[in-house]
Amino acid sequence: MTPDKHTERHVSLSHWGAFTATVENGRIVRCTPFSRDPAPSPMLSAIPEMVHSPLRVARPSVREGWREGKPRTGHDAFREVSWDEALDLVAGELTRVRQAHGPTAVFGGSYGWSSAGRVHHARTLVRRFLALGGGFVDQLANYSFGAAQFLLPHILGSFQAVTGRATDWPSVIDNTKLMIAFGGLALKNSQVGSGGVGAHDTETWLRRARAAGVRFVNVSPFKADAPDFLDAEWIPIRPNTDVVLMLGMAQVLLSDGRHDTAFLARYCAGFDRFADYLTGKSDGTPKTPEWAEAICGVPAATIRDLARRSAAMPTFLTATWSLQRAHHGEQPYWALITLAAMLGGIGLPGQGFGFAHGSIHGPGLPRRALPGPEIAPPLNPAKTAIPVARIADMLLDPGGTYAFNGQTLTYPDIRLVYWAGGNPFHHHQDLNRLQRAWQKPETVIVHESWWTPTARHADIVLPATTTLERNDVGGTSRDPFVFAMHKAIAPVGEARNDIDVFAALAGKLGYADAFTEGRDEMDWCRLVYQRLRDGAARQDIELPSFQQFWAEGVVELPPPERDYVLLEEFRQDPEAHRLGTPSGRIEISSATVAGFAYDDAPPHPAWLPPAEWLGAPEAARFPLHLITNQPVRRLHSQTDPGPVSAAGKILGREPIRLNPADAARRGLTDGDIVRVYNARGACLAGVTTDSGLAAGVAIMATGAWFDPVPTGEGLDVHGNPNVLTPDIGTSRLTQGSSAQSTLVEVERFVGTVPPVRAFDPPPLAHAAAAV
Ligand SMILES: Nc1nc2c(c(=O)[nH]1)N[C@H]1C(S)=C(S)[C@@H](COP(=O)(O)OP(=O)(O)OC[C@H]3O[C@@H](n4cnc5c(=O)[nH]c(N)nc54)[C@H](O)[C@@H]3O)O[C@H]1N2
Ligand SMILES: Nc1nc2c(c(=O)[nH]1)N[C@H]1C(S)=C(S)[C@@H](COP(=O)(O)OP(=O)(O)OC[C@H]3O[C@@H](n4cnc5c(=O)[nH]c(N)nc54)[C@H](O)[C@@H]3O)O[C@H]1N2
Ligand SMILES: [Mo]
Repeated sequence: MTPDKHTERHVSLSHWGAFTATVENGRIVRCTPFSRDPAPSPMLSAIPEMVHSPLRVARPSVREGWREGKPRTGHDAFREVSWDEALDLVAGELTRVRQAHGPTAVFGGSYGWSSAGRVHHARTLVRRFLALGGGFVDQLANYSFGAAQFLLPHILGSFQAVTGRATDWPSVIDNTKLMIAFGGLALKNSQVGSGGVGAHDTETWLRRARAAGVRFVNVSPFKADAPDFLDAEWIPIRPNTDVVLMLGMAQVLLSDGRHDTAFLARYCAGFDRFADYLTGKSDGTPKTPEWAEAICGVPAATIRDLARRSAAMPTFLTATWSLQRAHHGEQPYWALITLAAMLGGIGLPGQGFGFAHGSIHGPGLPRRALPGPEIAPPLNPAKTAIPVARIADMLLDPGGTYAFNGQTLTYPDIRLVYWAGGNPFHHHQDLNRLQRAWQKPETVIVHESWWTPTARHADIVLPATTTLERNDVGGTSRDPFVFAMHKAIAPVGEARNDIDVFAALAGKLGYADAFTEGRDEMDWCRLVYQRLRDGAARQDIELPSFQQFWAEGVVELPPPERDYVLLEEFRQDPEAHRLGTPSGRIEISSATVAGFAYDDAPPHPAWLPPAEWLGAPEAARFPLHLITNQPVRRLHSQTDPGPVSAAGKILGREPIRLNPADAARRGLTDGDIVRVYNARGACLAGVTTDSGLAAGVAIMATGAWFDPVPTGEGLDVHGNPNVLTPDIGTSRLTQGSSAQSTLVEVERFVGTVPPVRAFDPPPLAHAAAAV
């Protein structure tokens, strides 16, 4: 009994759901899901422990050995300093580097998901701060769908089809008979939405589709990529060979004469050249189902049958983003669009193609076409940016040239790295290489709430508040709910809001007014909401006043008047709604891409073997294809130290899923600790066997905090699979991440299993001034 217990409740929002935080005596004790959410994410229950975690960065901290140029190891000690000293150091470093080397010596792309809430969105703020301060080197596109973002404009005239605007579920339910899901429709992925989730509705829609009689096909090495209630037909496929299956289906349609010649003639350009590839006229190899079977492992009879069934009934094709996060990841996307064009249903209700129905919350959910409460950062005067996943290449090769989407570009010479709201030592590939590249800058500045691997690789770490320590407005263009995010507790330790840190720095650097525009936190909240309200008013939708919204905590946009169908207008009138491609049509072959003359990106969809896959020579040494998918129990690396993630680990290590035959061949059983390795590095993991995983394939989720052994042998003891993934671009056309093209071998770990140290804060010296 605590008679003087003081309890409060506050509405808030996370990327994995909206909730009410219960606060007792200044501590978050519970997060109760939003009452309108039919399937809240269990991840909500990690929040209280994370907010009050001993891993919170308590005070500004400076790495020991930074001034002496000692390498950043991830195991360095830090000295806590006062905010005054820290802000002077940061402002001094920015001034020094800009004066000596110009704005392109400052890297501020700061890729990462940050937290929900638009006013305090850390990545937006760091880019705003650096843009207004003279400029910086930015990052283009994202890890999620970087290949598609630069490919689709050549085919469809824009990349809108991959950002989450996809044919709505009601259109599928009412019209589709067969839905082929490349990469599946895993519900684990729709737990999460960038910027927040109101109601987790994907399961409801999928159940309705099943009840309406839609037949589902899950094309994936992993059976669990389709929820059981879908009764999906499982077609296990060799990873990275989906394009081959699609080409085999296309060849069947063509040789049967079942392709829609009228659609191809009216709406598409360049089919003939592709047809010559299918028949083998251009390269001597007909892309028959037998040819496809030998590569992708799917029986020729299954491929024929799938092609014929698709042509016989209204069929919808969808692909997850994971398919294009692979070497030559452009090809399955281009082939999927081509296959849908041959079937002729593009632009019709419940037919055609779409992306990401199985990747994230949002795609397929009916939502008014109204922007969310987002605010974009101002233009970057330095006008320099690299494709997001080329960061290590940039740091290792200043002045070096690279090809990208028809251009030849030069890597800048980076002296200072500034990051807020991202975790490159989670998200980037080949982390041992990133660690080498990371020694290049003179100074690394990171704002973080926790001692993440990236914070531990920084020179100056500034402690950031979490969403519960500030007021904000949260919502996205993919969800009908917009939330007031009420400050629930005082900042933990000496944490400050990122926006206040940048305002103070802008003050020291002489541009406080430009940064703040004279607004305080609540003024920004009002502005963000007002923009949403103005946008709604333009569609004759009246949203409540800010006061009412803030008091009620949530506002719901009315549903759309009709189902969204991708490319519907183009189908209805291809002249009035010409696509932004040179031909104005869907480009099945592209003269623009042909003009680039890249051997890794041909002018039409084609099978180009990835550098690593089960058919590569490397498979003799490293015979398992490792898929690093999104974690069920966390968002990337976020909340990995918390209880929900911990409950999924095996002796504290990330699980590796293996087919039982692959495990048995290596003498492994469930619960064993193994060393997963290839030529780039190694990590420990705990074995879990699964007959719903294709033989020759291993799966490890991303997100275990990087925990390299200090002796520098490239071993991570915790199970971060990015020590294994290759750091190569998808192609010269798009330069995306190729994370899904990784071969490994697995062996029992012998000896004493080293402890996980990633969840111990670094050694901290307390400076007297900080107290
Ligand atoms: N092998 C492999 N690697 C992958 C992928 C894969 O499929 N396979 N997927 C890739 C993809 S799609 C993505 S999107 C990336 C994700 O990579 P990231 O977005 O970098 O991962 P997060 O763990 O979400 O990192 C966000 C960080 O921001 C911090 N943060 C949160 N809120 C705040 C705040 O308010 N202020 C500050 N200063 N910091 C805050 C969090 O503590 C966390 O450390 O990973 C990529 N990496
Ligand atoms: N719970 C949770 N959900 C998330 C996230 C998270 O961190 N946690 N992150 C979010 C983010 S940032 C993003 S970008 C999206 C990513 O969305 P996706 O890229 O779609 O997600 P993944 O989990 O990487 O992949 C989905 C499935 O594709 C299958 N797959 C992998 N390679 C292949 C292949 O070559 N062929 C076929 N046919 N299938 C393959 C894998 O079995 C995997 O389970 O997820 C979002 N959703
Ligand atoms: Mo992503």
